[in-house]
Amino acid sequence: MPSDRTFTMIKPDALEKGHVGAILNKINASGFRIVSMKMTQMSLRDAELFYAVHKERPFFGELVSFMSRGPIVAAILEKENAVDDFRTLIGATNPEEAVEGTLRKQFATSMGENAVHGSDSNENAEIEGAFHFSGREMF
Ligand code: 3AN
Repeated sequence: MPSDRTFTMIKPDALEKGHVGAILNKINASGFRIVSMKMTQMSLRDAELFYAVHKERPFFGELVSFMSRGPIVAAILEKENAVDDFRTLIGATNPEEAVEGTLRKQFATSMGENAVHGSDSNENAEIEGAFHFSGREMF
C-alpha cells in the first residue's frame, strides 16, 4: 500500500451509539479520500490475529472481546501524510487526554472503548489494510 494511505476501524462502541455518519463526515471534511470501506464483524479469532502485537499486554483479553462484540466499519484512507494526520485527527488513546476537536475527544468513552482505530505506521497500515481488504476492494 502506498505510504499516503492509512487504515481505520470505526469500533463497535461507536456503531452501537450511532456515530458512524458523524465520524465519516469528519474524516471526509479533514481531507481523507476513502479508498476501501465495509461494515463487517471480526470473530474473536480475527481480533486476536489483528491485535497479535498486543498479546502480552494486560488489556489484550478485554480488547479482543470488545473488538469482536459487534460490527465495525473498516476503511482504507488516502491523504498526503495519512498515517500521522489521521493519528492527529483521532487523538490520544485515553479520551481524557485527547485534544478538543479530535474524534476520540468527541466520541470515545474510555481507553478501551475509544471509538476509532488508526494505524501507527506505514508498515502497519499496509498489513492492517490487507487484513480486511483484497486488491479488488481498493479503489
Ligand atoms: P492506539 O489505538 O491509540 O494506537 P494502542 O496501540 O496503545 O493505542 O492500543 C491499541 C488498542 O488497545 C487501543 N485503541 C485501545 O482500544 C486498547 N487499549 C490500549 N490501552 C488500553 C488500556 N489501558 N485498557 C484497555 N484497552 C486499552
